[in-house]
Amino acid sequence: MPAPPPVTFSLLPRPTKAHARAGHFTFGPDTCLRISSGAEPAAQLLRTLLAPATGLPLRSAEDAAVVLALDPALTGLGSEGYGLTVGPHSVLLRAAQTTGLLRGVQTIRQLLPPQALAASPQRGVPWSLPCVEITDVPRHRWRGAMLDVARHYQPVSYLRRYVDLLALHKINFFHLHLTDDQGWRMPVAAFPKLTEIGAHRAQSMIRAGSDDHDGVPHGGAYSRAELADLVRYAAARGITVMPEIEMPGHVRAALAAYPHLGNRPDRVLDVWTRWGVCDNLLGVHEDVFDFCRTVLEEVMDVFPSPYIHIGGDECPTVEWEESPEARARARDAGLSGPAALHGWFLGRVGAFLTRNGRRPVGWAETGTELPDHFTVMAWRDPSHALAAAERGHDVINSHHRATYFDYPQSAGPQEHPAQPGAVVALRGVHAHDPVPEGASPEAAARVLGTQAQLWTEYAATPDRVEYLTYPRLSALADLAWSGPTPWTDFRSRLDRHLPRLDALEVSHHP
Ligand code: TNX
Repeated sequence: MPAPPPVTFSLLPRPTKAHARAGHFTFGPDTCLRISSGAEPAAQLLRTLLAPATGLPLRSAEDAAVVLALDPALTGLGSEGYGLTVGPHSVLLRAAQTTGLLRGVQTIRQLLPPQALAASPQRGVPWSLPCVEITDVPRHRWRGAMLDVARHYQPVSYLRRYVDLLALHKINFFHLHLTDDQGWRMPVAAFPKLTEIGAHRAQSMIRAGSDDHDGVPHGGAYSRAELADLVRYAAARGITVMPEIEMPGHVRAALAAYPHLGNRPDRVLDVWTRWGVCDNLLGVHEDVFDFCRTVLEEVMDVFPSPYIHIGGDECPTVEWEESPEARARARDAGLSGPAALHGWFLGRVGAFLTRNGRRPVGWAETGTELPDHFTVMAWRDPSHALAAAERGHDVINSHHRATYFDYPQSAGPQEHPAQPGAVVALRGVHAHDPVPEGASPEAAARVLGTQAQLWTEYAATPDRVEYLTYPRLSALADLAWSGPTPWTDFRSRLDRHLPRLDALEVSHHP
């Protein structure tokens, strides 16, 4: 029988360079850490991650065998890269920036036996890792995962677990889709009804395109303190939480709370109970812009993310076309017609974010319709990612046929009801190069990376969320960090990664 591949080749994502060496290093109760200035967060994370299964105290000591060192001179490692040397008697983790050390901690964790990831004490396991020399730098700056908590609310305790799983995969952006037609989950002090009314719907649709509803009320909202705490929790794992507040469409829950923000203030709407694209939009009067600024001020207070997502997707403009006020507004602004209010609206709100030192992000329908200063999430077609990059936008390639994890993973009868649409199979996710075909070097440089989307119309529980997310997110994370790898290489590493997900009790797809 051929010898099994060295354990380093079970790393996921795959490191840029890894050379296996002979021997092992074994952690024991007396193993200590030497922590250079600035490396404390990495030491903290290593202890937090290893404590439940191993009980290792990992005390600090000057003459320790395990060294965590921050060295700003290692500029070639960038902000997230790291170097890891494991010898029989020492472990040296080095990075130019703290985030790089946090990535390296996840690698140390993956080099240990999978039982190291368990939530409860594991006895009789030698906490050994193979000797190895690793240099690891991500290919892409944006390796994201979006969770839609508007269609189905998840408690913040679950969001922390979700973040932990992202961190294991070296994902660096957690995109939190906080508002939509079916629910508003972020409290805003000046507009309390957003959550008092907007966070609750009477029931939910069972199948798209049918009129069947479940009759079960659904609701939930976060407190400001919970969200601030989530931001800290994610930051300790090297993850930025990017909030999304949808506008000018996907706002039915906000309109149910504050009808005067719509195009027909006299009309009382419910928080939407259907799935699909809703016709209701924000109005274009000044009250609306005051509202958007007030909401975003609070959002910026809670979320330090340099990027703030303001939606922009699926915006049928019928209501604006039917509204004399909106038509007049378009005329006064010198626009070609009410449809052009979409770009005008996002441009105004985007400029407000820019003035506040943040970068607006939007969903692109074509790739070229968002205002100049937007970072573009191109979801409909890879050609849109290319068009946006060529127009000078920073782009996150989020092609739905490869990154929408709400679609089923196979056509098999064992799949639970999922978003109606094409199958998004693991292999297709793995084959999705974020850099679109035909991109010039300049355009390719504007592709920040890629991101997984989990829209939750059909994923109400953490179990469903995890089944749809894993292992497809493992493939996306691998691709975003390492670039394309042969399918067989990915598959063999995934086979050795699944026991880690099992140790973490992730209810992944078989
Ligand atoms: C489109 S893509 C949407 C979401 C849905 C999703 C379902 C995008 C920006 N909007 O509102 O949940 O399709 O796959």
